[in-house]
Amino acid sequence: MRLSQYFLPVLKETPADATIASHRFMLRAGMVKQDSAGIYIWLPLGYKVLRKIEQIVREEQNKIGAVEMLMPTIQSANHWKETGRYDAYGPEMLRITDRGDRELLYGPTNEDMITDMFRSYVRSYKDLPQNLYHIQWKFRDERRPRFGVMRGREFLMKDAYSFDISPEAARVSYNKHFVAYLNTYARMGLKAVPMRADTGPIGGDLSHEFLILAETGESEVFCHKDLVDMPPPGVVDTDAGRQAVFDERTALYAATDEMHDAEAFAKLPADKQLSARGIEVGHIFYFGDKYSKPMNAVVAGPDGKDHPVMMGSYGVGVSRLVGGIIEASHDDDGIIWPKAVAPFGAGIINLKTGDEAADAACEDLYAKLTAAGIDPLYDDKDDRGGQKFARMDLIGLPYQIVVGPRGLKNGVVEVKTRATGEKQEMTPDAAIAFIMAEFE
Ligand code: 5CA
Repeated sequence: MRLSQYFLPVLKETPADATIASHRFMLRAGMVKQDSAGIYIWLPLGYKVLRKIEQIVREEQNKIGAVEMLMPTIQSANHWKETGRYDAYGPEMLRITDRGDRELLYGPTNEDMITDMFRSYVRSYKDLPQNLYHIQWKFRDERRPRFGVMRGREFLMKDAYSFDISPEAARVSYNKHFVAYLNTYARMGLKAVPMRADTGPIGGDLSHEFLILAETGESEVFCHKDLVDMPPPGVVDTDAGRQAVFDERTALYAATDEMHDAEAFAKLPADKQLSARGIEVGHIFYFGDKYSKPMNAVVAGPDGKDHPVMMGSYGVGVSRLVGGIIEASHDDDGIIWPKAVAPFGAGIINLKTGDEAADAACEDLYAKLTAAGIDPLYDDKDDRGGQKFARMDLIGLPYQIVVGPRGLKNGVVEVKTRATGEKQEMTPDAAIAFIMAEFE
């Protein structure tokens, strides 16, 4: 992409209401624009990152055999009345009436709808397990939308739903997601810690929140220090293997404040007690027959009798992750994107547009990096160098190639690694090879 042809409305001033780094940088880097409280327009740069995060989530869901579908954002109140959640959900639910006075709502989650869908088709344990997910916008009329996309009212969620014949089988599904989540966040460069959590309005008696530690996190958390740096499990393809991962991670103390047991925590060695703040980037639930029983979603078991299907649900805060990743990875100058989610792989800065040698070298770099799949952003605008450097640091692409007439006289360009600030001079071809190797 050529910057002269892109839409990147960067702001010089820090917006007054943006109190945390991710919110500030997302506004300043032209990633999002607030349209009304907690509702954002995803500008091209922000949208690109959102899509990359979504794709990682999708790939890791597919790896555990979950199947993608798409449910609507607008739901009938009838499903929610059947489960009793229509009244229970309260003012967070956006309620709508259509022209025929029928009650609708903008979905805050989809347990009720998918349980209704499930019971229309599935009758036998032989068709289980099922594990379905979608990535869809949600609406929750939060009392205090804040921190930009971190606590929005409209937000993008991956929500998966599992259907099993027994509680034991449902635990197998739960563990699949548990493992998938560890791998999902690690691919985004995040250290997410699973913690025992309160089930809230989704319900059930077993749930884990996945939190990344950050001073600006909204949740107070307590955990064993060793959990933070545990490497992701990678591919685990047996039920026993996944149970072992679950057991390993849950053997050490980790809880959100609602589930905190001060006495148990105090028994940890003093140097292992970590009390910190965290950002909840995912939440998984096992709730058995909480929805299937009132909705009579039953399947015939091997015994020939009907059993309510045993369910769990599994959420990832896709749009929240855009902010969460920035909280975890930035400096004073701007964002530092992990390679896997960076909106562009590298930036090319032309220090003197109109200079024949500089233009030609940039065009050549641009063509070759594009062909190599690096997806470069070429700053071909006629701005001052200082402005170009500041803008490129702000938007945080992993690598920058700075091209100027002076360097070109010696046959070199400068490659800057955003994360470390390290600058190296090399030939344009060496720059391409260096960046390609970094992306392998
Ligand atoms: N149905 C279940 C799981 S599929 C569910 O809705 N779980 S949840 O309420 O915990 O939401 C899942 C994830 O969505 C949360 O972990 C969080 O990362 C994200 N999320 C929740 N509320 C918001 C919000 N207001 N703004 C941005 N992300 C949110």
